[in-house]
Amino acid sequence: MGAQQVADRFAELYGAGPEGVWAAPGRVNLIGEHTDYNDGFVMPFALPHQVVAAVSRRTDGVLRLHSADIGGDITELRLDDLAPGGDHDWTAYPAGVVWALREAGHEITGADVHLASTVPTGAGLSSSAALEVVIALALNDLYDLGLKGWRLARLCQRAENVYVGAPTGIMDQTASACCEAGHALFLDTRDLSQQQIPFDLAAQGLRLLVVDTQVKHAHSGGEYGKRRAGCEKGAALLGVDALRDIPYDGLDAALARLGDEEEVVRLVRHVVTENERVERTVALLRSGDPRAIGPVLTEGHASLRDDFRISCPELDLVVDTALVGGALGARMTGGGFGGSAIVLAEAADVETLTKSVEEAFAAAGLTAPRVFEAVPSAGARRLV
Ligand code: GAF
Repeated sequence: MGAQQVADRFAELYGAGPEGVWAAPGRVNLIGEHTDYNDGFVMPFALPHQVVAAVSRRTDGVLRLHSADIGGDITELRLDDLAPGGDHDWTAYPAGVVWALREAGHEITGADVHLASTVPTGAGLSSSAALEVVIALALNDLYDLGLKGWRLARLCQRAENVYVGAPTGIMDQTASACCEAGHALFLDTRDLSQQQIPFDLAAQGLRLLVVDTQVKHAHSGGEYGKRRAGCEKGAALLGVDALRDIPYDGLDAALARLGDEEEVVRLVRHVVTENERVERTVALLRSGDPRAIGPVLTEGHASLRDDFRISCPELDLVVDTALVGGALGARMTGGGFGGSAIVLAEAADVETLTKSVEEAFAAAGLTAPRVFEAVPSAGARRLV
């Protein structure tokens, strides 16, 4: 979606061109799943798929929103009426960001917004975080708020947690705001320190495929929150601030202390081993051995399926079919209960692997998956 096209449509809708045009990407998480709300490690990278927003300021306390993807009329909201809770449609994400900015003391007097997105929705690729971040960045620039990187991401997370009511962590917004092209972002969600890890698979003859199972998921539903509550219970029982504080070599002792709390044992084991998998992935990429991360990704899937219990038959089918077909590794990515899986493969195997996954879905009578190659792309930025 070109900046000019979005700006032209803005002019048609609002009668004058926008003050600027911004973009924020969706993301794929390479490894580090459900660790972010446990103060742990994550490693996402940005997709080329993005939300593009044309935006102008207003001075009358009104927010007007329009989406090329949803169509229909312009939604008009009064800033003073914005409040968390209630039934929400897509406008809750941009409205929530404006609410969060004002709640944090930033003076916003209104905006006109027109958006267009290429990030698949409900696919575990952070379409909502991209929407939040693009609005936050546009308002930051137009109102000169001085917010950058994780500070911007924190406000977007607050919009999602409090305004929309989804108890998600900080990974997706930080990925959209901070990722760099050709890199994966090694993020410590405790102190939000970041390292950009070079991640150019194509140069090594490798590809990372995203397979969108087309099974839609949502984080405001109960299962995500239940996992989060279970992790918090585990941390409380173990007397730590967050599960991040359980070291990998102290895992057995910690699990023994949890006794017959079977569900908490599984959740704790996933989080502690997943943090170790992120660190192992970073070390392998740094040592120039990207093929070796394949088995780490596959281990991560087993842990999400068996311990965290958030996979689904369609995600397992992608992973199993890809591995049988010779993929180096595969796992579900994102929040789970549907959405997408990733497959690490030799470039030469991509066509055969794609075909075998498509055939497996057809044989199981499932909706055809959407398969595309994920190229680590730029984070949020001003386009015009
Ligand atoms: C979703 C959430 F939004 C993230 O914060 C993260 O918890 C992820 O699920 C699981 O790793 O994308």
